[in-house]
Amino acid sequence: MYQENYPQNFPTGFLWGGATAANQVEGAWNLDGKGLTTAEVVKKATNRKKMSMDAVDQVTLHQAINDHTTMLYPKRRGVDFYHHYAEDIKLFAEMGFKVYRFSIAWARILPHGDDKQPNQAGLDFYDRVLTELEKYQIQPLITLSHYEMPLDLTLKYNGWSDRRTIAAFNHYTQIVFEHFGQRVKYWLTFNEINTGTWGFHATGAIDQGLSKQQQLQLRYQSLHHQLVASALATKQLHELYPTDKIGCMLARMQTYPASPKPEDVRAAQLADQKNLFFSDVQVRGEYPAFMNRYFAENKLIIKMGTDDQAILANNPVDFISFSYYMTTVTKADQDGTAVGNMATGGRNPYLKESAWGWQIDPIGLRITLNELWDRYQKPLFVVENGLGAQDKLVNDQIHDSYRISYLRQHIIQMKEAIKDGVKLLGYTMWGPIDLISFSTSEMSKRYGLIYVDQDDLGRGTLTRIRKDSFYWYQKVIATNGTDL
Ligand code: BGP
Repeated sequence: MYQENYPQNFPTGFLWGGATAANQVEGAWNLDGKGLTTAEVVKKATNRKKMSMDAVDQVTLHQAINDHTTMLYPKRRGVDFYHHYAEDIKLFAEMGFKVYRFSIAWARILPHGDDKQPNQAGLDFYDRVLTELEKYQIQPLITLSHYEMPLDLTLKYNGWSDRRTIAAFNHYTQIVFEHFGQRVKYWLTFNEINTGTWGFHATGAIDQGLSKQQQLQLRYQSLHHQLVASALATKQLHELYPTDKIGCMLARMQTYPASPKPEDVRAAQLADQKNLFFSDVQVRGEYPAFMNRYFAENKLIIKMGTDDQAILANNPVDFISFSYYMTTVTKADQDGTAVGNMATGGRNPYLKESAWGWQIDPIGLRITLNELWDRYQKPLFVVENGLGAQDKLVNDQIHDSYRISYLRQHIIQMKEAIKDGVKLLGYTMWGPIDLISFSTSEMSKRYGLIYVDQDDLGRGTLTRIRKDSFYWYQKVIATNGTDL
């Protein structure tokens, strides 16, 4: 009898949808009072194969500030969601979305990052977006900070490296919760918080010219400030709306040992722990001992405020969300999280890779879901998963069978994880509409189920075209994941 007592399919009410980020879709970078953001001073990466965000230094920063065009800075253009939001949300509704994950640009609400009063036009824009979503009963899932922050806080404090950014952020989150809280049930704090160890794109702190050791010190200190700010945002939300749900968001870099050699297995375990450190803090409320050891052995001193530990302990998140694209391989001679095309860990000979070198591993998603559920026993949410590819427009059609195959295989593994007993709230695939790539600032790295007529130089009509994957995903949602 008990053998049948496990889930057989996606639960009723499973939240199917898609995810975007303000700095990759909105455009309107300098309209209606919005301030410049850290994302809008990053040029297109030079090496498309690696996940190499162009580093920002004082020179490139001041060049960007004085350049009022969009040509060199694709994230200033996005795909003009700012003016197309009603059309795009209608297309999401046509696919049957139950949820839409998007981010609020802090600099639309507080153009300088710490303005006393909010920019009303910024509030009005997101009110219009929420009104469109409500028309189709699509749940909003809002990310408070998705790889951008007001550039003025970089100029004033060097971003998150300065503790004063915590107060600025929580002033912003209080305004957002108070203004939109009635209409939003699901929130995320920092997108892929763990990638703050990579620098400027996530911390707004310029660290060019520092030694590796100084960079790590600055980045982990910045991340500590974000972890405190995240916990304070959780506190704010629960005080205002006790039944609303707020989650952490991790770039889950599931990694495998390069061989059964115990040293490789241990190296992979450490790489995994350094990734899960961030969700450990946000779910369990304290720094795990293995990271305190790592900091000590690497002479990294995290300066904490007297109340920081209590703030972290008393404000755990309600669910764990994460992005999943690939898995990596870790060898004993290198620890640390391998990124993108396994620059540090090496290739997995059993996996194919995307045109950008990301190794495709659907089974890895089932592994990750089981591990996260076992570790935290809190609901999970896959808030990014998708395939970046160079689509071809043929007679106004895009036959993206490769994207359908990628998504199908990952959905199959999510179903397996649910049957393993994992509590999964939903799935917002990455990029329901073509948008600007985060790591390379390219338009040609397309993720969308909807094609947008725009090239890497911003040329095009911005016309939206349904791809084959649009109709496929519509069917998946209509059958709650049974017809794949
Ligand atoms: C994640 C980011 C997303 C998205 C995705 C795809 O790390 O959270 O914003 O960009 O990566 O990466 P890319 O756009 O570099 O292909």
